[in-house]
Amino acid sequence: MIKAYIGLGANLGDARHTLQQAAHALGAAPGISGLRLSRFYRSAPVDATGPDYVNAVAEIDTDLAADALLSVLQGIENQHGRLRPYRNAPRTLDLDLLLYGELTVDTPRLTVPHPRMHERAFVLRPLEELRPALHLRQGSLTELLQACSDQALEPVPDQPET
Ligand code: A4P
Ligand code: MG
Repeated sequence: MIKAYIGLGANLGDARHTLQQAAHALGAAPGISGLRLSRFYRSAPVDATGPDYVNAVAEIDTDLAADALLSVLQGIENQHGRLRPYRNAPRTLDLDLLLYGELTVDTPRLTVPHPRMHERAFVLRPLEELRPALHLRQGSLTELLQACSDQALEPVPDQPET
């Protein structure tokens, strides 16, 4: 079993509801167990335009290969009507594979660890909830969060049942 971390994000439609549904679908997918979900955060778009995002991170245990896990994520995105008009376009649902155990992957289809996660508060803060002592190659979560403290981020009030 591998521990993997998935970034969830949405900024179109009922983003909070979509994230709840996506987390449920992820936890119920074959080959995935033990889902733990962070709180939901509202965040201003980073390197993108459009409405504010709702973001969260999920921890899972999986016996799927990284590539197969990506296919599961893309299947869930498609069920939620994800369209891809252009890069970083507003989206009903984005599921990114952040970390897959200690594995490094660099193929045309998949880069793990996610190449931009270390500079994004909307990933680091929820990840810190789940794994406070985690170190990425670029530094500890605490150090990395300090470096992006200018990014507006706040927990969504009225938290869902997890
Ligand atoms: N791909 C490669 N590696 C991965 C990975 N580790 N996880 C490939 C998921 N996919 C990966 O992704 C494009 C291709 O990346 C896929 O076909 C897959 O094979 P996509 O989801 O279709 O496109 P995208 O989301 O527009 O690109 P990407 O690279 O996921 O964008 P980013 O860099 O993740 O940025 N601001 C806030 N506040 N909150 C957000 O959630 N998200 C983005 C997206 C920008 N700004 C944001 C947020
Ligand atoms: Mg994506």
